[in-house]
Parts: sequence; C-alpha cells; structure tokens
Amino acid sequence: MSLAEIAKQMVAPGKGILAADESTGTIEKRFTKIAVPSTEDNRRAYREMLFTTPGFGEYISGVIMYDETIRQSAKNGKTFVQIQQEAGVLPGIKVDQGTKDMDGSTTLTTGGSPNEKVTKGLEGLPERLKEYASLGAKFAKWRAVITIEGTDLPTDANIRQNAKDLAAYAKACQEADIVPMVEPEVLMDGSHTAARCAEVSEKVLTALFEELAAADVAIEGTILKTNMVVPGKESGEKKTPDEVAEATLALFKKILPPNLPGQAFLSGGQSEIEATENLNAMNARGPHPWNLSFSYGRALQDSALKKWAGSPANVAAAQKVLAHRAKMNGLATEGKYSKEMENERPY
Ligand code: 5MM
Repeated sequence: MSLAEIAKQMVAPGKGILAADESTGTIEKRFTKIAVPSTEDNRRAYREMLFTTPGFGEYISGVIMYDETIRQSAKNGKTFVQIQQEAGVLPGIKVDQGTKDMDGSTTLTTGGSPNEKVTKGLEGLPERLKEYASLGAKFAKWRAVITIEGTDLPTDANIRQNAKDLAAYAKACQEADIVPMVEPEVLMDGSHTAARCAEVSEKVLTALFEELAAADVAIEGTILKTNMVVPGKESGEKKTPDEVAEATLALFKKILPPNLPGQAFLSGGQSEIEATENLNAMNARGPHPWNLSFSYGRALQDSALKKWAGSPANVAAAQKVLAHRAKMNGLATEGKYSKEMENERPY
C-alpha cells in the first residue's frame, strides 16, 4: 500500500485510532488510579485486553503503541502486531521520546511557570523507523506540546521549533515508508479562553504547514492529530458541542490543505462523552475536504481501564466498554451519534 492509501485507511469513515502509546511513566499514573502495579506483565495484560476486544477492527482503524508494546505478545503467543493485522487494524508506533525544556525557556517565564517544551527523539530516528517498519508499523506519531499561559506563552520561537521538529520527523517517516501522524497539542491545562486556544492553535497549525512544505513532506501521505478549539480546564468557560465545532471548523477551513487525507483528534482531557459529542457535531456539519476522525487515548480507555482494574475476570466486561466507546466514536465520524445511544452503554 502507498503512504496515501495507508493514510486514507487510518481515517476511513466510521473508524478511528486507539492511542495506546502511554509511556511507562504515564501508564504508571493510570494504573495507580486503579491500584494496579505497573509491571511489564500488567502493562502487557492490559494492552492484550484492549487489542483482543471482539470486533476490534469494526470501529478501530489503527493503534498507536509504545516501544515496549510493539514488541509484546498475547498469552497465546501471537504478537500484538499480528493480532492487529488479523483484525484489519494498522499497527502504529510513537517515535517521540517525550519532551524537554526548550533552551533558554526559563528566562521567558516568571515565578513557578511551566517552561516551554520541545520534543526529543530526532537523533537516531531513521534507524529506529527502519526497525519499526520491520516490526510491522505502518504509521508513526510524534507529539509536540504547546502550553498557553497568559499572553506570554507560547512564544513564537517555541511554536517554530516544534513545527520544524515535526516536519523533520515527518520527512524521516516518509523516507522509511511510514505515514507520519503529526501531533501538535495545544494543552487544555490553564485558565485561557476558547478564543485564546483558537488564536494559538491557528499560529501552531500555520507554522506546521509552512514547515511541512519547506521539508517537502507529501501531505497526501500525512495525518494530522491535533486539539479541538476548547477553553482551558480552569477557565470556568463552557462551550457546547456546536460552539466547539464552529470554532474548530473555522480554524481548519483557514489552514488545513484540501489534500490532507484527515485529522484525528486527541481528547486532551475532555470527558469520554464530550469528546464524542464534539466530534459528532463537526461531522454533522460535513462533508469536509478532509475526514475528521479520532485518535483518543483517555476518551477511549478511561472507563475500560476502570472496569478491568487489573483482574482477568473483568476482561470481557472491560472489552464491552471499549467496544461501546469505539462504536460511539465511529458513529461520530459520520455525524450519526446521539447522546441517547449512551443508554445502551455497558457501564
Ligand atoms: C496516550 O497518551 C499519549 C502518550 O503520552 P505520553 O508520551 O505523555 O505518555 C499521547 O500522546 C496521546 O496519544 C495523545 O495525547 C492523545 O491522548 P488523549 O488522552 O489526549 O486523547
């Protein structure tokens, strides 16, 4: 399959991506909430529960895995990659190596402010991509984190550096025959308004597409994964799904090139139902030039993780929960979801 065909398959109508690429530190935080120790075998068992969900491929087009996960197998000896392939699901891999403070960023912030971040992982990336391709990865994700704080942050320098790094990684992916899933995330953390989120997201996406063009990245073989236009978590502002859809679509219409196959949203701290309702509201206003899909981590897994709680006896029940959320989001990619459908949810 060509990169463009893989990209199309990732955002096929009715389907979306399961982000299961929590790094060891992040999965430990999630497991702490359910009082499960984060051992390698517990992480393996949890991911096995997710990937062996009956009907997994019906609403899921791809999975983003972490380095440890792409090398793991189910109890029956089949690798996770094989299990996904058999379900018609594209295996994907996170290739960034987390974030670090941007050089000089401490001087740009004041007392107790978070420093601006850039993403690690460009060094040695071509070799790692080669290995991941040989393990079966068809797409690779890189996340850049943008923090809003007052009118000072983000700085233009931080936006530009993150865009350049995303473009360099995307180019390396395409050279390795892997679809880049470029993820610039404007964080929901903070007290900013939705209008400020829109303003910053516009700058971030503008810089990103400028840098992708400068690096000669083929847009037809690229998937975007970004945030919706939503208010900061501590802002006290509330936006309806219609308002989120209007603001996000206004931004996308200004910036996303029509030959981009699709954009798969991150959930970023929205509740499971908010993330589904917002996606649905956008697709109810379609058709759009690009498919609007999901690549949710927390908004697909939260309830399933709680239901599982580390016990083999809960696997089937947890899988039903995941299948339900995947179905609801699958319907939302076509604007066919309604909140009443949640009455059937198995949790
Ligand atoms: C699943 O979380 C991903 C990895 O996070 P860390 O590197 O911090 O462990 C993350 O990149 C995720 O793929 C996206 O943010 C989407 O997840 P949410 O939960 O925002 O939908």
